Amino acid sequence: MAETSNGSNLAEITAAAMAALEAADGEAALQAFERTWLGKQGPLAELLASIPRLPAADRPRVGKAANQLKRELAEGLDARRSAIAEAALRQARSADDYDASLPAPRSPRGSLHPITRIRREVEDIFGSMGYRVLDGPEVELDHYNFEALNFPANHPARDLQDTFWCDNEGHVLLRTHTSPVQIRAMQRLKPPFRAIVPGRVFRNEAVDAKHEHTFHQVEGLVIDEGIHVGHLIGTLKGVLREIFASEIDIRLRPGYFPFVEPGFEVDIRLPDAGSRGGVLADWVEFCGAGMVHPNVLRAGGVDPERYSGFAFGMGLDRMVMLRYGIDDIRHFMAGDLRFLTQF
Ligand code: FA5
Repeated sequence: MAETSNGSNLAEITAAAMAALEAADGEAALQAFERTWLGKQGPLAELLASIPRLPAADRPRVGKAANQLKRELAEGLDARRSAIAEAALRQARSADDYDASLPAPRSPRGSLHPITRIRREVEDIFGSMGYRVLDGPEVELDHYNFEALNFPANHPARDLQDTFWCDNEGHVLLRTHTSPVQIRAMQRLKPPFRAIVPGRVFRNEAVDAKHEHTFHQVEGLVIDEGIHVGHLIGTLKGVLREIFASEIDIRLRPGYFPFVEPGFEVDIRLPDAGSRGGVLADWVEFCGAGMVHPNVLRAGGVDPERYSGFAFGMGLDRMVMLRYGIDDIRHFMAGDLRFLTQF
């Protein structure tokens, strides 16, 4: 478009744009209007771009008028769009088959995250067995996460490699497991008691199909007189039967956790593991467990001469993977709706 100093060009643009807006009768026409008159390449955009080349005396006047027109066209577009929508609604309402009593279209709804779903199921299962559900802080003290759990001062789990520390002095950390709540529970509750602690835990470790830096555990703690390993195994088998609705193979291997003696790694295998691929095809490490160490009972203020107890820490993410046949833990936190809407 030719450069102008007298604004006649502006008058032509105004007239043409107003006529186009008036003629626009639907969404497609409105979008075409927006592209032509408010886009980067239309006549008005060209006029605005030409302002620096105008005589200095004309620049403020033409610039002001062109910008004012641009604002008016944008407002006009909004108004036209509303008017068209309103007219369509009015027409629909006046049609013979309009029924105001029909339910409104459903608004889209989210769904529970699979981990939340299974956590609630696990809480119900243990709840029906007389367990109370406890909570504990995610930002924890070294004392509860390690020290009171009988970790020797130089244990590698205290190393920076595994733990996200929150201070430079080594007192405050993101809990690496739910076991610190064992101590908090013993300090608060009088034995006998049974409790589970579902919660988020954090480890400074490499992520792969089976390992996340942020994952979920369910701690279990039972303190009473005469508790032995048989109670632990019976409890785990019963709970697994409920969760997977079938008898599950479990395998106990000796495992070292400073807060239990003896300690076990518990592996499980699905009945149809052989026909599955990836990490679910074989035994999967499922939880750590054992009999509560006397030092830990003492740290929680419980008399080890009178009471004994068992404890376990299940990987909730692993449980959900096995239950739904998910072969990569990274799906849980990827925020991909294609994954999340399947549950
Ligand atoms: C523990 O964390 C112990 N506190 C468990 C325990 C509790 C033992 C009570 C004895 C008595 P471990 O580091 O093995 O143990 O982790 C327990 C479970 O968490 C594992 O079996 C696994 O299922 C899960 N898990 C561990 N690391 C990860 C990870 N990076 N990503 C996902 N799940 C994990």
